[in-house]
Amino acid sequence: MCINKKYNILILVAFACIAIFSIVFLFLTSNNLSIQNYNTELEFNGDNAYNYVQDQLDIGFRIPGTEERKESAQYFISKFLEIDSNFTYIIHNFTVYTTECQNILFKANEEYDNVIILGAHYDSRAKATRDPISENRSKPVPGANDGASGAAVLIELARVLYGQKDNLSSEIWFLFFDAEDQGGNGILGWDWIEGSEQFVNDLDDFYDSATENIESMILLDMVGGTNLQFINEQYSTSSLLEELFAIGRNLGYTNEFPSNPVSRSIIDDHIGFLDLGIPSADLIINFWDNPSWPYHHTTEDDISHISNYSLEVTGRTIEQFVYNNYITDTNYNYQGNRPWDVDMSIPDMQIIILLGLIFGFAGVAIIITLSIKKFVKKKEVNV
Ligand code: 1BN
Ligand code: ZN
Repeated sequence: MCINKKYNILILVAFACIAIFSIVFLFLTSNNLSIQNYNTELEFNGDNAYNYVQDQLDIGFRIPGTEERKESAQYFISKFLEIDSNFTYIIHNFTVYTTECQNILFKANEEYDNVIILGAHYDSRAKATRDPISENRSKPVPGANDGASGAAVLIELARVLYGQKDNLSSEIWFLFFDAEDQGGNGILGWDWIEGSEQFVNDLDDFYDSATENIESMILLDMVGGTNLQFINEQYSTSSLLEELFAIGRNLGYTNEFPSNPVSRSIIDDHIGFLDLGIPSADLIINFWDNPSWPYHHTTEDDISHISNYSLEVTGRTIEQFVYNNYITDTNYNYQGNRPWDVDMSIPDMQIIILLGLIFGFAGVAIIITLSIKKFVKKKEVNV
């Protein structure tokens, strides 16, 4: 082969390598979803949700195995029956060791075979293991944010979305988990997320997987704290969480859905659903290092650190999400990510990154080698 032809082929190979590197780079960095929300008046009311938080606190500590935990389950049932006395609900009984626990599932729009799950845990933690005062660490957590806030938003969402159910093309589950929050010595020997794991194990008892499809699961955990700032929760399906952030920001909630959110991986009630391949996202505050809300697992997780505005921001973002994706108005120009494919596993991602880097380096190396060769040759000719 003549030198010129060889040279051209190498240049082509170099550019191909750089192109592959660029595609991988763009693929990894392209997460700016622009959304035009469905234009409608949102009805979710933060004051109502705040009252539902207070109602749960008035019941007492909702620790698994206590009368108060049972009473709070009855409270949810009474609130849903206020919305419609025929609201479908199923109590999922299970035990952790010998303690009797209950997840509560409410279903709206059951005639549809595509399902969206809105979930929250409602148990409160038995011990305030992160309290700054050591005597308090054996006391229970009031769980105003960690437990009651998510459950309160679900009740208000049920009221609002039930009113719109004839305009929505999806079945909606409102799912209250027991026994989420007792890991790390909350109750000795218990793990985190016991309730949702047992629900997922029994999932086939609640729907017909041959004819019905669970399209997504959105978890609300600690969504009512003052100074709300959601994190980029790393187990969550990125296209789903990204869409929720885009919707929230579009509604003007740019402090709550920051453009550069803190990234953390949280073991929470969405994990079991992700393990089944159901796209799932956890809306949760920044509660760990340098937290925007510093009362997590302390006795100060009480009503004084709850904001009706934070509850409203969360509720309205979910309300808007449901309209964007399921409104039957055909004039709306949908711009979301549905269907939200679950993310690739971490090893898959690592292989892609590695291949991208290899191709990138190979391309640059080829170009540098050719340039040096050309330069040397030119010099030789000149000599
Ligand atoms: C979330 C809210 N979690 C508990 N309350 C999950 C969690 C698991 C938090 C491990 C910290 C550590
Ligand atoms: Zn907790």
